[in-house]
Amino acid sequence: MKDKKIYDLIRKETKRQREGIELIPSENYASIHVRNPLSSPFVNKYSEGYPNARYYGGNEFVDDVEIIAQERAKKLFKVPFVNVQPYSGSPANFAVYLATCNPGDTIMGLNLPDGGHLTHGWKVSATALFYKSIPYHVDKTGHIDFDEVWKLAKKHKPKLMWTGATAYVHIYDFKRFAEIADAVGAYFAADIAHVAGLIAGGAHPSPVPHAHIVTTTTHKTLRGPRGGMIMVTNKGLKKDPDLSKKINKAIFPGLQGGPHDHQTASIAVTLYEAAQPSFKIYSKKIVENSKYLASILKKNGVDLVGVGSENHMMLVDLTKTHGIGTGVFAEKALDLVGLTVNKNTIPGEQSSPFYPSGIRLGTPAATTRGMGKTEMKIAGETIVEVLQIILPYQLPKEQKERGLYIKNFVKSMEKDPQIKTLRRQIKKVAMRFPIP
Ligand code: DSN
Repeated sequence: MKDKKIYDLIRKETKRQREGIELIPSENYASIHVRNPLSSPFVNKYSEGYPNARYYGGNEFVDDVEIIAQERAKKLFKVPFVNVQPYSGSPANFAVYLATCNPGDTIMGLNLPDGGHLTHGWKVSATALFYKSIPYHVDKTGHIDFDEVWKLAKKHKPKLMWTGATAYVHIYDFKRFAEIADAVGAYFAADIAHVAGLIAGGAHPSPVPHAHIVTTTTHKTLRGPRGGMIMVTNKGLKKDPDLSKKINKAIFPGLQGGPHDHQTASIAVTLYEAAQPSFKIYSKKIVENSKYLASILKKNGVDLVGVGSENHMMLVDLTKTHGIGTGVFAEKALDLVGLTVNKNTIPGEQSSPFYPSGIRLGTPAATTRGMGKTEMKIAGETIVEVLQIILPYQLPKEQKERGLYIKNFVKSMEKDPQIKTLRRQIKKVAMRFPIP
């Protein structure tokens, strides 16, 4: 029996994805081979436990799938241990806390408005409710402020230190971070969710020689299904020979129940794809496209955080050009022309994460579709035009006035002839590049 309502929504979402250019840097298009296992009979199975040590029967093929996923991850990232069961990035990270800290212990991560992940100790996350979070920041150039990291680490002696971010445009200096973590005896966890695909393809340095633990999601630059992994490095096993056992115990039974075996099978295919020579070319192109798009924006007077882009993403700071809290106008207007981005906080944010002063954009998904310099130029120049159109709009100071003001803004953008023309142009470009 077909559920017409949901089927229709799937059709609409497919159309949306096909007719626009996806520029949210944490999104991507998984291949058909990655998507197939998600609707395979593995979706029907329970398999709490680990390969050859399950709490359910009938797991002989699930065991093989999980072992293959583990072996592929170990080989690709050059680590001695991996857990492929985390449902996604947040449980993966929370398991690291369970494995390395006691409730109340001090942890350090990058402040969320500076680009940090929620689960690195942001104040409303469980990671800040159960652990004492000391955030560090970026400096005026948008780089991690290592002087501050040193100072805070010496003062607070954290048990766990995170590096990695959700909105950081520079290469991570894992070595420098490790020096600090080692000096204060902290576990050093590198969250490579955003750059995992770049690392797998050789377009970004790996944290493996420096960190004790590496976590990642599997659905961003790695181009897999939604999922997560936790890796322990040789350095991690040297610090704590039981670390891998502790990680396994933290995931199951500590935090999760039965693994999503269909997801594990899909992750295995993802890792197979990421090990192919073509993935090296893909990851290099993501960075090339990102640097080029950043250069187009900069050339046209758009204010970018830091150098622009050294990886797959860039952050537009609208504070000086448009005003505080105007990210929402840029996101909504760009949506209407078919360029999907997300409003985002910028370093030194003077507004809030819900009404931030920037937008974040990146190139992993567009690059998967085969887009290159020509399309990045069109996307960049369209962004510049849209940013001109939204110049008159300012976020109302009064919280209660904002909803209606934004609703009226969207209505007026929907009628705007220039927005309509740009929409047609973007659709024409997008339709030349099929989605997998
Ligand atoms: N929500 C994720 C992102 O978009 O970057 C954080 O991992």
